[in-house]
Order: sequence, then C-alpha cells, then structure tokens
Amino acid sequence: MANALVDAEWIERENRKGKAALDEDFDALGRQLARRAIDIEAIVERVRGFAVAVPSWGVGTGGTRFARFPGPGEPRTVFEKIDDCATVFRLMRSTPGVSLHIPWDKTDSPGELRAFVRARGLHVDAMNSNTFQDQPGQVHSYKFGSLSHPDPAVRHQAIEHNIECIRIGVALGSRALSVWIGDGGNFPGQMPFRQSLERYLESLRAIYDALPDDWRVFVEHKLYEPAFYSTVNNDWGTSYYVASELGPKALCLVDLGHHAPNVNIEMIVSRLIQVGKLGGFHFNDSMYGDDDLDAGSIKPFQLFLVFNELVDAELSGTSGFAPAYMLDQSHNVTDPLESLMMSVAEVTRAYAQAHLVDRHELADAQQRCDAIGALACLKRAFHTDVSPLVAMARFRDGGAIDPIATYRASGYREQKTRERPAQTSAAAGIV
Ligand code: LRH
Ligand code: MN
Repeated sequence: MANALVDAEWIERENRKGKAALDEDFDALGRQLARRAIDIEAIVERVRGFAVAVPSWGVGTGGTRFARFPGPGEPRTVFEKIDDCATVFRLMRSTPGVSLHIPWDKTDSPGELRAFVRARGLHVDAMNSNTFQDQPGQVHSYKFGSLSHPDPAVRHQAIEHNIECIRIGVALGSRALSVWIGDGGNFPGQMPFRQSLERYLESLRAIYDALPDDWRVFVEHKLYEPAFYSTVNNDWGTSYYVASELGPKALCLVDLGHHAPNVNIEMIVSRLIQVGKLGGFHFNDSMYGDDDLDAGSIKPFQLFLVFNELVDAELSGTSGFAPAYMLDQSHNVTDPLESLMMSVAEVTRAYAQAHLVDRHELADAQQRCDAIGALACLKRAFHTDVSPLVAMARFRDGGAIDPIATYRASGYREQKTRERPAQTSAAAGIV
C-alpha cells in the first residue's frame, strides 16, 4: 500500500527490503577499506556531516529557450516547492538547506514561510537575486544589462533589488546573497569592457555595504549566455578581482557549467582555495554549454577531482574554508525530485571517494615525479564503489537506502498530480 507522505514510517518500511543487502555490502566494503588502512566508520561520520543545498527552482520542470514541457504535479507556489524540498530531505537527509530565488520565491509573509521551512526541518540557504529578467511593472529594463548598465538609474534599480533580497533573506534566516548577472554584449564594440567592469564593481560595492555583518556575498562568473560575444563577469579571474576589491565578505561561486569545454575546473577550485576566495558551488554537469544537467551524469571523474581539491583543503585545515555547496540544475525531461536525489547522491559519492585518496602516497608520488603512481592513487579512490557507505550514512540518519525506489513506490508524484492541477501555459525559458 503506497504512502504518498513519504514519511519516516514509509521510509523505514521500504528500507526493510534492502537492509540485509546493505549490511552485507557495507561489511565487504569495510573489509576492503580496512586492508587500505581506512576506517569505514570514520568516512561514514564525514559523510553524515556533509550537506548540499537544493535550489527551489530545481523542484519544477526546467526548459530551454525553445520550450518548457511542465511535468505532472508541478509546484505552483514557494510553499509547494518547500514541500517538495522537504520530501527530498526526508529521503536523502543531506539537504537541509534550500536556496531561494527572488522574485520567483517572493511571498508577502516571509514570517509564515520561515516557520513553514523550519517546521519541515529545513533552513533557507543562499538568496539568489534576479536582474536577468524584467518583472511586470518594472520601471527600467535589464535588456542591456543591470549592475553594469550605462544608465545609473538602471544600476540603481538593480542594486535596490539585491538589497531587497538581503532584507527578505534576513527575515527568512538566510546568511548569503548569490549574485549572477547576464550583463554583456552580443557584438564587438557594444559593451566597453573596462567601463562595464568598473560599473559592475561600483554597484556591487553598494550591495556589499548593505550586507549584515554575518552575511557573505557570492559573485558567480559565467563565460557566456545570455550574451554571446562578451560577458562582464566571464571567468574566475574577473570574479576573483571583484571579490578581492569588495572585501572579506565577498567570495567567488563556481558554477560547473559556466566554463568553456575542457577547462580544468578542479584547478580553478584549487586556485580559489589558495587565495582564500572560494565561496561556494553550483553543482551540475554539462556536455557543451551551461546545460544544467544532473551533477555527475556526464563527467563524474571531474566531479571527483573537484572534491579531491575540496577534501584536501578541508583535511589540511585550510583557514576560513567553508564553501557553500548547492545544486543548480534544470530538469527538463525527468521528475525533478528524482534528478535532485540522484545528483545529491553523486555529489556525496564524490565527497566520500575523495576521502579514500591516500594523500601521503599521492604527495610521495608527486615528489618523485611518478605520474602513473599519482594517477593510480586517485583512480583507486575513484574506482571504489562507495554506494554502501553513502547509503549507510543516509540510513543511520533516517533516510532511504534506495531513495528513488522508495519515492517511486510511495505514489508521491501521482498524489501531487491529483492535488496540483496541471499547468496549461508552458512559456519557453529555464523555469
Ligand atoms: C545562471 C545561473 C545562476 C542562476 C540561474 C538559475 O546560468 O547559473 O546561478 O541564477 O542559473
Ligand atoms: Mn548557477
């Protein structure tokens, strides 16, 4: 008998089907790791401490500029989005944070929303501003930019919007603002490179000055799109320059999809760690551009190599190292909750595998210029199937051994389809 609530009782009931197999696989992995002088229980505790925030815009069906094909039981309000995020949290246990986007998640009663979020064991992670779309009744258009627009009135409007996001965030208990702008040009000559960067920085300074003491602001670089010739904050170098100019509360956010193909993103991550400006991540995956596909679905080895840098920094006690981990994906053809759960599992897998790297052996191979020795050391960790370890961490926190099977068997989507009338209009666009 299905249980569309996906509550603890349902999860426990479904877990009974897989517990014996989990114990067997976990013990076998434990013996394998013990032969490598690795205590599986120590890694389980690390994994139980790991968290990645889910994007509120990730529980609905995403689209492209061509079309968006809404799925059944789409959430229509921020409250329904939070309900879906809570379902992912009950099954995965490592997603207590929800990242919100304004105005997509704007509500007249932030107090009510805060209580609604807390009642489900969640908290509001970073607030995302939006000056890449025009809202009904907006005075100035962002067609030609926002924080870097040549017209001070447009910049002022965009600054005010970001300050409003901070105000809403304070009311919701958030402590970070994430700023991505699409500002750029489509043709040579359209956007003055130096002046537009200067204007962008000047606008960010006004936003920075409005930050409460315990807040951080993340600046997110992106190579291109929606501008197709030049983008104001197009790479990590520009992001680092801006974050350094702003001050200690400003940090760089790395969206994995915001780089040219074949860029060594794990090296960018290590650079930002080294200069103390790594603020956080938008995890996803891509084949070509900013495809916003599910994390670990296309390049799982790259995701592992990124976490290899992060775990190395964490284990070596890098001061002030506290990156915000978030997903930022567009689920165009899957059940968004299944994509989120699969992606959380892949990110957690990479985090766990990075703990299996024998860092003394690696440093020794690097010192002896033993390229194959070094690669083999990383590959041994990457080729270790840590699924039983990650599932055991979930199980011990009251989550599902097999989240997607438990979710599918619950009839949750069917129930939401009955509760939430299908959306008729499906304008093109990411959400
Ligand atoms: C821009 C971006 C940004 C979000 C948006 C939904 O491509 O990555 O982080 O605001 O996607
Ligand atoms: Mn992003």
